[in-house]
Amino acid sequence: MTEQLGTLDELPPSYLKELTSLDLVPLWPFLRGFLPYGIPERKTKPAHWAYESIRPLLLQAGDLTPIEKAERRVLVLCNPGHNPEDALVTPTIYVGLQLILPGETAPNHKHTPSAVRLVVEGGGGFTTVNGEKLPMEPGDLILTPPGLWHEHGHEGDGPIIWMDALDLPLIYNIEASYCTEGEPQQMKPDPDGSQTRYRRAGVLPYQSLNQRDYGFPLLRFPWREVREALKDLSKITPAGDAVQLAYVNPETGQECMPTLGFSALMLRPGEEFTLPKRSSSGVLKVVEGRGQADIDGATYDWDQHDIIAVPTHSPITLVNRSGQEPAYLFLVDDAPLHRKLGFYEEFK
Ligand code: GTQ
Repeated sequence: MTEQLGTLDELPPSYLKELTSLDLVPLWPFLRGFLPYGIPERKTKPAHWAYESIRPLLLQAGDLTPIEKAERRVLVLCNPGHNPEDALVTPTIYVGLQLILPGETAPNHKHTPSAVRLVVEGGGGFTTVNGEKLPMEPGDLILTPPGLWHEHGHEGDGPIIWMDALDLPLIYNIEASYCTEGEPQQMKPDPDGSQTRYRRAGVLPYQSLNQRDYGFPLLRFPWREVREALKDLSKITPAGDAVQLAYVNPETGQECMPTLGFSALMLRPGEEFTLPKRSSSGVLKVVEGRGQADIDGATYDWDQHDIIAVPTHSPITLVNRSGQEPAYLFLVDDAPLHRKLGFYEEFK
């Protein structure tokens, strides 16, 4: 290891002043801060948000702020290790809870950040992405990839609430985040791809053999089907191993968004398991059940729809509190980004 690095106050003030006047700094006093040994510096804290405490405030926002004055009526989860105005749950991931009331629409736009919605409660909501109308039922995952037009509507009764996850902090910090407004979309009459072209895993429209769709062919992953698939997978998964399914692009088998990864986890009754420490950060959203989480030494009790921040390099231990019912969690992480950058790691 390098011996103790030189500090700023070891340098003559006149020298520092001259550097400053030329917009220069010496690296060595800051080097270890940028490149710490063994583990990155992490401002992000493990954190937990109880849905029960957010829900009434989100409904109150429905009374206080008409949709026309909000564009998107969202309460943003702010990691306590960062400034609230940075609006991030992890260094790359933004999470908000969005409310739409019956008859409201959130207008059409497109932007450079990638976004997904995980439906929390309510029926009759939909997102239209490039003309494809995607129904939103509880637990469904809806993708709005970078650069695709999207708008939200609500044809049901009662409020609809979903969790938005975006790679906004990443895209904002590389100074690439912007949005374009659009006219309302023309909706195609056909049901969405999850009900037609990509009806089940293992079979594709025949033409895909000649021409793959390398874009974003499947934009909606119905929870009903993912839940069934988890139950079937659990039958052959050894006790103590994670029952976990990755959401993928059906044409390529690869992750379905550029920077964000999605998976669903099932905890059998009474089950406890540990997911290895990984280089990526993430956010857990409880879909069903109650239990406990240990994130890098911080312990939380979680209930349905709660949200938990997982910093980089954090092991996750999850326990299902129920001895009778399975619990289901959804995980969004930035592992695809880490893989593309060539440094994704899982630590045993
Ligand atoms: O629904 O398009 O939470 O553009 C933040 C930015 C939701 C959306 C957010 C957005 C949206």
